[in-house]
Amino acid sequence: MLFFEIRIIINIGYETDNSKLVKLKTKIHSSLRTVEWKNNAVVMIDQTKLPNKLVFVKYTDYKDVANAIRTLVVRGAPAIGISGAFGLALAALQSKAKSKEKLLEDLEKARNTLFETRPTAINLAWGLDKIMKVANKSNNVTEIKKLIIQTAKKMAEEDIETNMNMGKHGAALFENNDRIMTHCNAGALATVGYGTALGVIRATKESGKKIKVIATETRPVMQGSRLTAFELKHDGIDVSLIPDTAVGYAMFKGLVNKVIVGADRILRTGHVYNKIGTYQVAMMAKQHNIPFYVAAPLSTFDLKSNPEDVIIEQRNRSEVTQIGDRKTAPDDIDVINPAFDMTPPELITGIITEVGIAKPSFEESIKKLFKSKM
Ligand code: RUB
Repeated sequence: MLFFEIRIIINIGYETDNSKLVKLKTKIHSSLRTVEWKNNAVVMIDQTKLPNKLVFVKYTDYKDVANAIRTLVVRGAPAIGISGAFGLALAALQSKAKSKEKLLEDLEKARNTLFETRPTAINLAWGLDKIMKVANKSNNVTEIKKLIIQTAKKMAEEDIETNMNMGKHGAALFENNDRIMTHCNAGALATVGYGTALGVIRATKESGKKIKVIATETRPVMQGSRLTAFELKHDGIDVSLIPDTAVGYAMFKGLVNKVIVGADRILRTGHVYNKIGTYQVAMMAKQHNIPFYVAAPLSTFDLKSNPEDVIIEQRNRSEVTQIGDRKTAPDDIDVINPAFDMTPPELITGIITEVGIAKPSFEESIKKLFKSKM
C-alpha cells in the first residue's frame, strides 16, 4: 500500500506524540482538512488513529482510497462522498488509456471498486456519479482528466460552504444555555471541514450563545469519544462524554434539552439512516419531549429509494467481541453488528439543510427544499 506517515507539519500548527493525546494549536475546523487533493494525491487524516495520534496518509492509487473508506481511515457520509470523487480523479491519472472509451471503461471499474466499500451512506454514490457524469460529457482523454480533478476539488470546497450554510440555518433553532446531545461524529471529521450537526453547534456558539454538548461514546467504533469529544474539546466547546447507555439517564435528569445528529441517508419521506443507536436516542427524546434535529446536506438525500431498498452495513464481529486486542466476549459467540439504523419521521422535529429546514410533514417540505435549489 502506498502511503506516508507525516508526524509534524509546523505550518498548519499541529503536533503528535505516540504516547499522549494529540494536542492542536489551532481550531480543527479552520486548520485541518479531513480530506484534500494535494499535488496529484489524496491526503487524509487517518481517523482510526485519533485521538492518540494525528497521522496524515497520502494515496496515489484509487484502490488504496477504496481500502481507506472500507477500513474507516476516512468515514462520515460527506467525507466519503468527496473521497470517492478524489478516488476517481486518481483512477483517471492512473489510467494509460489513449481513447475516451477506454478511459471511461477504466473509470467505471474504479467506480465499482469505490462504490462497493460502504453501502449505506448515499453520499458515496452521489460523489461517484457526479464525477462519472463529468467524464461522460467530456470530449477526450486530456479533458476528462483535467475536468475530473477540477470538479472533485470544487466539490470539496463546496462541502465546507454547504456546512457553513447549514450552520447559519440551524443556529436559529438553538438558544442561549441549551444543553445539546449528539451521537456519533457529524463534525469536521465527517466532512471536508466544519461539520454538519457539529457545524450547527459551532455556528450556534459563534453567534454568541452559550451552549453545552453531551456526546455519546458511540459503541462499538467510538466515533463519539474518539472524534466528537476530541473535536469539540480542541475547539473550546463545552462537552461532556457519556456512555451510550446513559442517554435515558441524561434526559431524565434534565441534562439535555435538544438533540442534533447527522445522517448517512435521508429518504423523501423523512426516514433518516444514521449511526447505530440514533433510533434509540430519538425514541428517548420523544419520551422526554425533547426536540430531535437532523443536519445533513442535500447530497445525503435519496429521493428514489424506499426503506426496504436501503442496505444496512453489517460490520466485523471483532468490533463487538474485543476492545483493541483484548477479548470482551466468549469465543464463537454469535454477533449482530449493524453500523446504522433507521429513525422514522414521526420522531424527527426538523431536518436542517444548506437551503433551509424541513419540518413535518416531511414529504412536502423536502420537495420544497429541492425545488428551491433549482
Ligand atoms: C458516520 C455516521 C455519521 C454520519 C454523519 O458513520 O453515522 O453520523 O455519517 O454524516 P461512520 P453527516 O463513522 O460509520 O461512517 O456529517 O452528513 O451528518
